[in-house]
Amino acid sequence: MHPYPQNFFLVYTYSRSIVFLLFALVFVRSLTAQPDLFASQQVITSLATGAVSVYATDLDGDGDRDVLSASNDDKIAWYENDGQENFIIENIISIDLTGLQSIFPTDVDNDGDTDVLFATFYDDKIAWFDNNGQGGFESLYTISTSADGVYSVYASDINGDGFMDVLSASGIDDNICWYENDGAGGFGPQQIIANIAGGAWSVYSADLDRDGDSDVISASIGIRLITWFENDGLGSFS
Ligand SMILES: [Ca+2]
Ligand SMILES: [Ca+2]
Ligand SMILES: [Ca+2]
Ligand SMILES: [Ca+2]
Repeated sequence: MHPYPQNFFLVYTYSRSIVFLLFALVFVRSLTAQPDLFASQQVITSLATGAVSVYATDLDGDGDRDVLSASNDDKIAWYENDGQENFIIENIISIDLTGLQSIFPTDVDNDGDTDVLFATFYDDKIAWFDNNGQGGFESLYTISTSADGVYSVYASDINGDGFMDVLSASGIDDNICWYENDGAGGFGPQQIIANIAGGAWSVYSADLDRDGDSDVISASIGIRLITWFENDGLGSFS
């Protein structure tokens, strides 16, 4: 005679199946679960009214990345990283840039610190603020006022001489242009890369054809066109 009743084996079998199913469920959930990477929102500032642009870059030269913003209240400001990603101190670079459209951080004068490039729409100004190395920006230098209605600025070494040149997209004259940096933050005249009908809105640069030089990419808002222009290595484009 069997030592266990038949019911015992039935209960045992069912229990094993249920435990197996539970394990399978937990395993599948662990495979499909999304990691909670952005668990909480960390507010950097609420002082940038109508913020239009933001970058992370080390502006005070202490090795951590600070946050740089441009906003519709005509302000460029930066928020100092205390080393623990707290951004309590607002450092105002300027508060009277009417029609501020675009900023870009780069070392314009090749002295090792990050300067701030900007464009204002109404007065057609492309200019930069010089970093004193500690995140102070007292001096402003104009690069050009030739582009009509500047929406976007960017920096890249267009002619391959090691110095960051400046690019602009301007929506009234529909031009994509570049300006040659002499290496100390002085700039040559406007050089038109292309005139693209339909509201030149945005400009960017990258080596798209992998031949070692910086090509130029643009976006036009009016005709919904994204275009790239091949650099011959010296700043002439096709
Ligand atoms: Ca810093
Ligand atoms: Ca600099
Ligand atoms: Ca250059
Ligand atoms: Ca290229």
